[in-house]
Amino acid sequence: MTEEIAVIPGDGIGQEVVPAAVDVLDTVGDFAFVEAEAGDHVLEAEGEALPQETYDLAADADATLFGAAGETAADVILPLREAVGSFANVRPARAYPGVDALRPETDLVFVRENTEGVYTGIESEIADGVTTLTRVITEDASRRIAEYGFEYAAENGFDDVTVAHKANVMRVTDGEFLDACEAVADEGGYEYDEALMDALAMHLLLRPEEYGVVICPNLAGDMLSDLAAGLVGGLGLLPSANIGPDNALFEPVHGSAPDIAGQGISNPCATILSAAMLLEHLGYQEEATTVRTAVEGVLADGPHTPDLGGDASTEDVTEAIVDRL
Ligand code: GGG
Repeated sequence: MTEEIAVIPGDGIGQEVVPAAVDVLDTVGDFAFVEAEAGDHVLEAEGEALPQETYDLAADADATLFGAAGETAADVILPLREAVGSFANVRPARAYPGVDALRPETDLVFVRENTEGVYTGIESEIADGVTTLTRVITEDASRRIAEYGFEYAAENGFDDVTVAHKANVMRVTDGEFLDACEAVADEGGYEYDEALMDALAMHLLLRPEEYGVVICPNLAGDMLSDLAAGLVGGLGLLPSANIGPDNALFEPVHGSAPDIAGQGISNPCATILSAAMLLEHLGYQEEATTVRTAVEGVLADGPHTPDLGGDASTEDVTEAIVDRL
């Protein structure tokens, strides 16, 4: 069967890195790519950032490869995650030989709750100069992310699992999150540590080697994974998977990077590593390993884009990766 992959480049450098990852997927597999648009430029041209046909395409495809969202992120990536039924956002942050990393011993995976927390969009201005945001944490969603995180750690050989929270301040909501994680761990016989997310940020910076899988509420996962990107050489290296029960969407952790968009110098590695996660999700384990090995080879030997200290273009790096496949 030829799987259908929805391809949504989105804004800014998404338009450069997604075609690079499609080249890679096209080299190792036989997929039907169907492209659709979303983002700031679509809002400007059509009056809505996420056309219904793009949403439907992601919902119906076997998997989706997404690039980046700009100012319309809340109107694009959040509904797209919903379209694929995603409840878990998996963000590996690894240091690679050949890349100048602040903490070369880093090998972390953030398992971020992907449906609630402060990303519910329940925001209002209740009076002039007074705004509110409702943080939603449910037992069901917390249990689901805990189950996914503990199982992910067990299946992928991680001994250390940490649950990030701020329950000393957000007593009710993060209290619920912690209780759910504890219940799931008790039922499954999993071991884990709890960590206040602010202190955890410092500990990850100082001693990342003491951590493995970090299970987090939504915003904490978004922020801590960017911090981890800083440990390994930058956002150009972090892929992600938005996992649902029957569908999934894959995207680099970086955003649209308007400062470098259009110059052809964006690092395609995060998106190509996201494509490797897509391959794995569709059951192409061997092809996923081949792609990761090719990326690791290019990171070790070059060429490198400017974010990694090189002067290569997106195209140079993509070609070097494809040559190795
Ligand atoms: N921090 C890098 C970045 O801008 N990522 C895109 C982004 O903000 N996505 C929203 C999300 O992951 O929830």
